[in-house]
Amino acid sequence: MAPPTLVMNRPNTVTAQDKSQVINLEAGESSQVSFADWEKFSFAPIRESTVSRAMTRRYFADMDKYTESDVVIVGAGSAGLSAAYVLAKNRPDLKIAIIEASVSPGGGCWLGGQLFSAMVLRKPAQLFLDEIEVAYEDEGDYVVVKHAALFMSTLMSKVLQFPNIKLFNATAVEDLITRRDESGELRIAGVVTNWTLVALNHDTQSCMDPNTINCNVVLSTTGHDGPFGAFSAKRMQSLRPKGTDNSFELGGMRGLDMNKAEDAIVKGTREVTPGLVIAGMELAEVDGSNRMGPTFGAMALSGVKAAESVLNVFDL
Ligand code: 48N
Repeated sequence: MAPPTLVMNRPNTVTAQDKSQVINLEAGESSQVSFADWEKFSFAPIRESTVSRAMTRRYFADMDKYTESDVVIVGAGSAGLSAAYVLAKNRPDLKIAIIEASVSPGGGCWLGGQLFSAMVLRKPAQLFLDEIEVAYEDEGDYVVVKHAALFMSTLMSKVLQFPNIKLFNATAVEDLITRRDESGELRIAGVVTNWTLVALNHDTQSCMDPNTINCNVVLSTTGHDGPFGAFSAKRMQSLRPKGTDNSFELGGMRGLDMNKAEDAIVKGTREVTPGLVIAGMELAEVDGSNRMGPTFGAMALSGVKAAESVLNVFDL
């Protein structure tokens, strides 16, 4: 059997002798790479330290660049990434850092619900799907994306391609940077971060001090309560405890009511304290609104509204 040929060519210019052996990748330039003889195949040479330098130089250059950011988004779930997309697209001048505790960003948005894969979004959230070019079936008052991972992977791919966005995953926000303005009002001025594994093991190690990122606005979209969830909401409660003037108390997420929950989350998305916007399911913990279960339109549109709230803080 003739050796396979990898043809990186435009579809209509397949030139292999036997089409059944062509792996046709739609490359920009028509080029033919032929692995005529796998026995002679080999990659270009490299030294291991070259790979390490290629990774670490870029990472530390990014840390240096984004340690002063305009916006920090905490949590790369559907609300945070939707907000990141809208912000980066409308404001290419802003430096946006996304801090995600998990190695794998995407939050709870890889499945439609209880391990089922189709994802439901109620109208008008399909407008956001149109914007990021995700196909769906139109069912009248709602639409269905054939797999939640199609939505999340498409959104993430678009967000990560913006030059003014940097995702720091496997990194946890473990505190907020605070300031007091002239009137003594608390203002959020950045985040305190650590490798997630360190943040999970502060009790098993001697103190491992964190890192910091200064910024103008923090958008917290860390989801509903959990080991890391509702982070900024819970931190604000401890910074402005019950009984003090201007205390920050949590309403606690209520039971499931799709119709009430989705409207409340989108309409309630806002700057909850100077310098801190909260969106997505984290907001349910602040306002005591209902949960919506396996519908995701509110996450996308809460992200859109959060982007507007962030820009309002910039007064732009
Ligand atoms: O997907 P989530 O959890 O949060 P949202 O608000 O983007 O979307 C919520 C949505 O998936 C639902 O819960 C659906 C609609 N169900 C509703 C219901 O009724 O049950 O993403 C939050 C992200 C996660 O990836 C976390 O790992 C991350 O935030 N995270 C953090 N990242 C950095 N530092 C932290 N302290 C932190 N805490 C959470």
